[in-house]
Amino acid sequence: MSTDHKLTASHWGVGLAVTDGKTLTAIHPHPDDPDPSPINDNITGSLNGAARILRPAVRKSWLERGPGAGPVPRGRDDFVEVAWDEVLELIAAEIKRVRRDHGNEAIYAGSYGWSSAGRFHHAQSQLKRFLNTQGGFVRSEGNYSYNAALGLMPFIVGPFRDQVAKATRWSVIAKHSDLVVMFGGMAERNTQVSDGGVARHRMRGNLQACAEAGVKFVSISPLRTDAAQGLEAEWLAPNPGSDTALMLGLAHTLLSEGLHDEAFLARYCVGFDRVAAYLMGNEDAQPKDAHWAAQHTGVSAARIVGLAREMAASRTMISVAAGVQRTDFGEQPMWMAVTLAAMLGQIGLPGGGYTVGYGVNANIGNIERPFRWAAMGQGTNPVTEFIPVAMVSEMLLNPGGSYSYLGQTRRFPDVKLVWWAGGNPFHHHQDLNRLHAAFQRPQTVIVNDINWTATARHADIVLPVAAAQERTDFGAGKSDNALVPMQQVVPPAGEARVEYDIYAALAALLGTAEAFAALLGTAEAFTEGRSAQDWVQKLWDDTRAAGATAGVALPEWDRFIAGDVVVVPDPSPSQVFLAEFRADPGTNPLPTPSGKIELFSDVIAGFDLPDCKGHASWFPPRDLGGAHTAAHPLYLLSGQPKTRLHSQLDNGAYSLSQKIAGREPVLIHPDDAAARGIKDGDVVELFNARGRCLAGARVTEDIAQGCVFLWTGAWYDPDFDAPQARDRHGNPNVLTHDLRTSSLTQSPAAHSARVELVRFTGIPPEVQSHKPPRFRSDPRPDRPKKSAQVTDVRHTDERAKS
Ligand SMILES: Nc1nc2c(c(=O)[nH]1)N[C@H]1C(S)=C(S)[C@@H](COP(=O)(O)OP(=O)(O)OC[C@H]3O[C@@H](n4cnc5c(=O)[nH]c(N)nc54)[C@H](O)[C@@H]3O)O[C@H]1N2
Ligand SMILES: Nc1nc2c(c(=O)[nH]1)N[C@H]1C(S)=C(S)[C@@H](COP(=O)(O)OP(=O)(O)OC[C@H]3O[C@@H](n4cnc5c(=O)[nH]c(N)nc54)[C@H](O)[C@@H]3O)O[C@H]1N2
Ligand SMILES: [Mo]
Repeated sequence: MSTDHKLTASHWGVGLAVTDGKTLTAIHPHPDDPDPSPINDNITGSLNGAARILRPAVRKSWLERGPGAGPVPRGRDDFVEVAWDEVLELIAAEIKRVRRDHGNEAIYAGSYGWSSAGRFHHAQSQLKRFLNTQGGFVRSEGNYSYNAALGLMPFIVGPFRDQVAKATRWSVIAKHSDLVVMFGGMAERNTQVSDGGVARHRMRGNLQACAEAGVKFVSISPLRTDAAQGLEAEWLAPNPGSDTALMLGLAHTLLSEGLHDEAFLARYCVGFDRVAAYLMGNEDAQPKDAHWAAQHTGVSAARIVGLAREMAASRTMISVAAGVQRTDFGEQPMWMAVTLAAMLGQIGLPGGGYTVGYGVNANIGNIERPFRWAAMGQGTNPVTEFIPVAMVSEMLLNPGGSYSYLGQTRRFPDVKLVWWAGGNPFHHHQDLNRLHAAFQRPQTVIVNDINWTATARHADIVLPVAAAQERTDFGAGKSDNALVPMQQVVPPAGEARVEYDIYAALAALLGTAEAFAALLGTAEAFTEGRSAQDWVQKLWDDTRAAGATAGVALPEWDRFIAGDVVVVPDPSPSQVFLAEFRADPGTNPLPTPSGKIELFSDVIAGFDLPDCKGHASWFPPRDLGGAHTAAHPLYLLSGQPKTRLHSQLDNGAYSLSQKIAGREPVLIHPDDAAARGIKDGDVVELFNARGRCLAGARVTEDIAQGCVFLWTGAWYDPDFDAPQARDRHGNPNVLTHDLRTSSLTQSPAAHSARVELVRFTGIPPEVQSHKPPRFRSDPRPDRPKKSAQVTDVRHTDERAKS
């Protein structure tokens, strides 16, 4: 490693940052990474790009009239740039007002999102710690990734995060498995990424080892490329959302042919009798046999029967991608995967059983950390109110309304102030037209970001923040075995500030909330008297101490920050999921009510929900009913993009390289394209009853006929003068529904949507979302008038100055 580079860490890996002395010019891969991610190539262009937020800005109507949506809706209004001192005064006054008039239960800072790597400068932790010292806020529970698994698994096996951390290792699969059946495939593109970072990408190598060992793979997904090419996987493409029916058909075959493991079911599980009754049709006079499954899935009955026999005759790993549970009734395919694995009787054996989450990130099944990295404490939130994370529109549109969650009936708070830092709901949430309406409801919205995302454009107060390359920190993935020194590479762009310093300044303006002063001590509750640099070093010292306890020696800060990546030992390289439980279920019971795997859950049955019964059951996807099907015949899939992390740095080089006529590509099968007169490279329009967007057609046999696939994360670009505020850029969430998986877990169900698609015949409108919004001079009478029209040139000039 050459010394004129500085290391930088991202969720997608380590990079060597190069500058021209002032500006970032390139990020090179780290030589020790066997399979580095090209997502690094987005950083330079985006951080230097025209969409960078350079100064604090306030929405014009809000500045003129005070809190409230005002005459011009959020998302359409212009902005006025203001000085830091002024914007901090505005925020401090607004916090005081909302707290006084409505209480802290009126502040929502669930603030979901991935933000950036770095143990200290983690956007959500900073915001939450600050608001906790101000009397608290309404938080969110769960995530958009695997929320149905998070909610369901504790009832039937145990906490989901423990399952992921203890997933059977790929080295074990290579050695012991004969067959890996992958529901939702195992997209190698998704294993570029891991939460908090990944120093070495091991997935490709580990899959290659499996292929060389002769492990057979079956990929069950609408997208051929969800199985890596080298695996030579068999490709089955059932109708999206029909995995539960397919698994039921497999299970029925096992049961009717006596291939199920009765001893395993008796010793380690409860409730198989109820499942068996359902499989045989004793309850509803409908046996869930292979012929029934074929009707619902489109996979032939012969193949279903054959696959069931192969699974029973082999050491079989059942893998379920998180995307499969991001569907209508997404709890069911997971419960059914556990049921199927239990019937095969291989749970706890090397290379057998089930895993939900392989392929969801770089590290699952590949590596773990031997001890916990230190983090800055968030303190205690005096407000106990929360919402399930994907109910944000529902909460804003329906204050006081009731809903069901994990068997409880709850009520939405009446939120007046929303603060988002490190996430992009106008990327991640479903049904963006509905979210746009919901975002008109609060009195004030504050957003911190690097770039002018659609979320920032829907805010009243926008704070420009430093990016990871513009601050000092250390990187360490939540499930990685490496620690990465992150020296500041370049100064923050424009007037952007490190978030910690923003909250420290606000804390000084506000003092600690009077009511909590006694509880929290001094007005230094937020900073504890430390600078950002002091905190980073403290967290490193704490991490070092934790390492010492675990027998791992780490260098002192000065040596670490000037050096290379530090790799620590893998705690369990030949881990087998649930091996201890299998060895002795009496001594090592599962943390479920029975201590066993609950194929029937009395607790869930007792909730008496219409959309989640006491055992895994088939519910057809919602959009399949009624008039919708004829008008919108194509299934829309919207998985994670290969060329970026979600919506981050969408205006960077690698992300731009896959766009078609500046728009996000939508994959369409040649037969579906021909039927609509569409050629590869055409601009197309996707639509349904919820919304519409433009995209670029990519005609390919990689996508199953009857399905289209539009990557997530193109910056939402609504044209409010077009029908349904048509998005010009290709964001699938204008088309997805906001109904969630079920009333058990209230999880996002983005993969279940139906659309129609036509060739766009007009002159395609230019994409606007990679440019900044329109700025105005200050409308208030006592303010000096500046020239206001902003062009890209301003940003270039700005960069030259900094
Ligand atoms: N249709 C559909 N929708 C989906 C999905 C899907 O499969 N289909 N997948 C879902 C999933 S699994 C997820 S996890 C979500 C992801 O949704 P998000 O996590 O919200 O997506 P990101 O684009 O990562 O948003 C992070 C934002 O933080 C900003 N940022 C980065 N660093 C910092 C920082 O240091 N400070 C601040 N203040 N901001 C920072 C970035 O610029 C970006 O705007 O999307 C979900 N949405
Ligand atoms: N490059 C890159 N990698 C990422 C991310 C990123 O943004 N970019 N995001 C990261 C995050 S936050 C997460 S949560 C993970 C997500 O990881 P996953 O949840 O595994 O990823 P998805 O892309 O949503 O879905 C995987 C595949 O499931 C298939 N699928 C969808 N619906 C169905 C269905 O009903 N049945 C079947 N059988 N298959 C279906 C789709 O073809 C899709 O390609 O990825 C992580 N990795
Ligand atoms: Mo995710």
